[in-house]
Amino acid sequence: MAAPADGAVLRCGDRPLPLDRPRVMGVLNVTPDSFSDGGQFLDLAHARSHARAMVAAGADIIDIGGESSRPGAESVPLDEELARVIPVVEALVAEVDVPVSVDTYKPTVAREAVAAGAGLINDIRALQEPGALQAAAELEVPVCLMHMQGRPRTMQEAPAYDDVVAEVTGFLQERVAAAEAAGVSRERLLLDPGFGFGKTLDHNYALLSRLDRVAALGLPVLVGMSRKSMIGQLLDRSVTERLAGSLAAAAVAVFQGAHIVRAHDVAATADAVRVAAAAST
Ligand code: 7PJ
Repeated sequence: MAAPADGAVLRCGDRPLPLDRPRVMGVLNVTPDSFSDGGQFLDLAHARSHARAMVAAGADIIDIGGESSRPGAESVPLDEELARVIPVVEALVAEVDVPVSVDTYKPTVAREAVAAGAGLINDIRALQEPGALQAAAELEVPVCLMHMQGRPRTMQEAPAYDDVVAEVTGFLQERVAAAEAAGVSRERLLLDPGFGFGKTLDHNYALLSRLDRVAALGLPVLVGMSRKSMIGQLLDRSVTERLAGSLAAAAVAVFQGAHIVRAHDVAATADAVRVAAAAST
């Protein structure tokens, strides 16, 4: 299925990312709950080797996250997030050729990350933080606008929608309008329905089955379902047993028009999305 954004090229600073075929975004967490407490140097060394391995496995972009947003997670102070993220951005920009993305909703982190060479801002709050729209307008990199109902600490307590597909697409349209009004051009925007962010199992699968509606908004679509509870809960699988389910979800998303798939298991996801893409042209 040819989505309107299929020919787009994301201008991630000096590292263009053409969306002529589905792309894989490798997840690089730099949070203490995802690393052993080895201190800054070990964390940095681990981050670098993991990023290199993901690029070798076919990652088209690396997404660095310094604040866990899994259900129940607490927010991280600004200084702490900067200390976790910026050294890794600097190291990876020097070390890999692909664009580096930063998963943050804090405008100060976005600014410092772009100054350090990051080429995309992945904002799970869709530029709703005070100052985020203005920062995005000033930074000349693409921005992913993601839908979330509530906030990570409590978002899975009672997610509720009348029509999840209509509400998520309506929210994304509203955020596109807000971004454009603030001076962020459409060519710099990506959309993400935010799987698992304030959604029940049924909400997540309703969104996946109608992802074409998000793609129909005409902007590139990014999705993240890798290892999430929408896979684990459906299949009754622990986090380490969710690869096959995650690949199926990635393939469906691409078939429905997704352009970028955010994933932990890069090599396997790259194969899955290529198969899906071959069947959707
Ligand atoms: C997503 C994300 C996602 C975007 C996370 C996890 C939770 N960014 N950051 N989309 N998920 N754009 O990976 O389990 O779905 S963190």
